Amino acid sequence: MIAYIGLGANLADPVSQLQTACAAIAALPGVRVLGCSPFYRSSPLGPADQPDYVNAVMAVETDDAPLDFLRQLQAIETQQGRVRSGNRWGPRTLDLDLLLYGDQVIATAELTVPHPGLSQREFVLYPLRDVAPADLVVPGVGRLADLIAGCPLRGLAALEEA
Ligand code: A4P
Ligand code: MG
Repeated sequence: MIAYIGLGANLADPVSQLQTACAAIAALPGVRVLGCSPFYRSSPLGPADQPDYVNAVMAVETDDAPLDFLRQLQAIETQQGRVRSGNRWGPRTLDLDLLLYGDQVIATAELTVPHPGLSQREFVLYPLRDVAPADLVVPGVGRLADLIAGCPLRGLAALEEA
């Protein structure tokens, strides 16, 4: 199954957090990396009194069932020092979101796919476009191209060093 992962960080050298996470994802059993977007700098969504984020999206092929795959991603977050403060949308060393899993629609207590924020978030949509087919449809939501057309950049910019 082809899955898309959103990567985000805004603490403790976010660029190297994302680089380390990309390598850890590539090393997961049964995972083949299809592509990784450039790294982007983005303004924080949620509380404004936190550093800018660095965001990217990876496309992978995985043998795992969706929930197993999410748990693997959460283990990588934990390895990289993520502390779940309970502070929603607060700063973090690493956030890995399962954006899409094939064309599946999943709504359970632990996992919602497509990721609920996906369709309004510039720091997800633009890097997703870098790694997805041009005609990608977000199941139950609509065409990626249409979502992007309705989503301002809010200062999103690719990083030089990525
Ligand atoms: N969960 C359900 N569906 C999913 C999914 N598709 N992918 C559950 C990942 N997790 C999913 O997540 C809370 C619970 O969501 C998990 O236990 C999982 O079972 P979390 O990572 O512990 O908490 P969180 O990330 O703080 O909360 P939330 O609401 O998922 O936040 P988001 O949507 O991840 O947003 N601003 C910028 N510029 N860039 C960012 O990357 N990120 C956030 C966090 C806020 N502001 C941002 C950014
Ligand atoms: Mg999250």
